[in-house]
Amino acid sequence: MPEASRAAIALGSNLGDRERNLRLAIDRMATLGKVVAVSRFHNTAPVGLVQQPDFLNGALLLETRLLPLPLLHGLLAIERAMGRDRATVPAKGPRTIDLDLLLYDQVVLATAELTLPHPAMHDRRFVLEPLAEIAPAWVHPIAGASIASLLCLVSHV
Ligand code: PH2
Ligand code: MG
Ligand code: MG
Repeated sequence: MPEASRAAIALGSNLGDRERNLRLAIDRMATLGKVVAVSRFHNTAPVGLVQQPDFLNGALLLETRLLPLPLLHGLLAIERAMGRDRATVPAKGPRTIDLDLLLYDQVVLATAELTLPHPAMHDRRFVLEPLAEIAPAWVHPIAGASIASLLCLVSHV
């Protein structure tokens, strides 16, 4: 049995009862490990594809014995179980739930299926703001800077 690792996960929802969707996803993530911190939920304007409803975004820390890829698969299974259908909805379009694996210990990894750290996390305010509430001192292994300092550098969006 490997030692427990620490993962940071971003949550987003902009369809249906957004708060209920985030809470349900958090409950389900307890099956993947131990949820040790949850941020507040932030109402955010959509970034990228702007013609869609506002998001509710949050972040959580999970202590888990799952390796990165099995953890990703667990997150995708929760998305599917909550009605997210990647076949019919555009990639950046509205979704009931989006669970993004941001950080896994200090692992750096780039495969077809999974890139760690999440390649866009450092320039997304809607990711860094909630994450900074629960893990301000976590050092991004590529940027070599803490989440709190990345938040100071990110643009206003
Ligand atoms: N997720 C996206 C694209 N744009 N904008 C906000 N505000 N919040 C998100 O979670 C978000 C987004 C793709 O995953
Ligand atoms: Mg996302
Ligand atoms: Mg996603």
